[in-house]
Amino acid sequence: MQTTTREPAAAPTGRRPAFDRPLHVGTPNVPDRRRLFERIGEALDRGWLTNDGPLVREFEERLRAYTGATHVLATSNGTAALEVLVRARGLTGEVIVPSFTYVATAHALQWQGLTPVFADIDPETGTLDPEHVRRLVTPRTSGIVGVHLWGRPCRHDALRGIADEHGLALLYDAAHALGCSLDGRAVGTLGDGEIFSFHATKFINAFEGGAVATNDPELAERVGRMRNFGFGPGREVLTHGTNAKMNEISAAMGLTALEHIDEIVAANTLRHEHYRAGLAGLPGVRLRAPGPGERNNHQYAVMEIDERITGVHRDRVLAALHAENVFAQKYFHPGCHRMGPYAARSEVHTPLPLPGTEALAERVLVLPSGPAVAPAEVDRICELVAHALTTAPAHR
Ligand code: T4K
Repeated sequence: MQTTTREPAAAPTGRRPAFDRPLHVGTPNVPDRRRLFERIGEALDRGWLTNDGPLVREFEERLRAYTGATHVLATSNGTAALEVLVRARGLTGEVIVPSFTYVATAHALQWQGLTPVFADIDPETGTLDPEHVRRLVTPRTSGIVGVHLWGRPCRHDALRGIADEHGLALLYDAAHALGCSLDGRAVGTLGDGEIFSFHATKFINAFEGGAVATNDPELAERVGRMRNFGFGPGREVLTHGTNAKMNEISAAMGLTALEHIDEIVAANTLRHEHYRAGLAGLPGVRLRAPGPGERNNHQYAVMEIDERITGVHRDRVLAALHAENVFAQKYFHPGCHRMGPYAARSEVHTPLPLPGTEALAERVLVLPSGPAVAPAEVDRICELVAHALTTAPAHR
């Protein structure tokens, strides 16, 4: 479902597209190639390329300092981080999770033999609706995995209340939310454990990479073992485990990007402002923004198109942008509950209707942003959106 057209398309009339290069969501940030190559060179010279190397340790240390979490354990990717975390936390049976997320969140649970049970989101925030979560708790439920979608922290206090009341684990998928916070409380320190992604498309990337953050020393110890075949400190095998280790080349990239995080966030924020101004006058269109007390990294610029007002469906705008070399994404259409393996067993995964998810999945478009897209290009994309809304045929 989450596919991309990579080839430049011809504009509808046969004229040249508005951009002569493709503009993507998630173009990788590589802020300092010289330093990156230096670090890679040092790793090659050391002859130590993976298995808890010095660059991985330094990356973990810097992430600890940046997030304020007492333990950060780097992994091979964000999906593996979540798989190891749910296993280390001892989840069993059913786990409540939003449907409106990248499919990795649901798959990581299912892949560990758990049953993802999809809860609705509050369409205003895009994050779990606590009241809906409460209705899904059964004697088989062992945990809640919230997603800090597009960097917006979940309604943590309400979710914590439900988790404590029912004795459930509270974990977060923070793949989008490095550097985000809620009322001064940093993402990475809210749940029992949280995971980050450093995939190439994330604003801080390690080619592929992830991490588990937690303030719980015992959980950290179990995660540390399980990501490395269950080995304890003396090389004895203490538990089942897998290989979810980060390698040194990934850590070199992650470290180098992390050194520039403030300037990348500033660049993201500037583009967010340009989108906000450029889309401001369009009826039925809005740029989603952080709520009160939230800090956002603005790696995703999320536009919402309300067809009831514009008369034009989001997919028409998407097609018009593609024709101009602007590869916006329908993240996260259609919601995991409508994807093959989960839809096939909807009675298990989707016990209640998900109207908030269904509505938002039809309305949002994530637009290219970040340092790879110039602010003037953002302005031009806004003009293209405005043009599409006045010229595109109504509906899909
Ligand atoms: N939880 C959540 C909430 C997540 O969003 C994700 C990942 C995860 C968990 C899992 O974390 P990881 O295991 O991946 O660390 C992309 C990313 O592959 C995925 O990591 C990310 N979320 C998701 C939101 O975006 P796709 O299926 O859209 O990937 P793809 O290949 O279609 O690329 C998307 C865009 O990025 C395109 O416009 C092209 C551009 N791109 C991509 C790559 C790989 C580049 O410009 N350069 C590149 O190297 O999932």
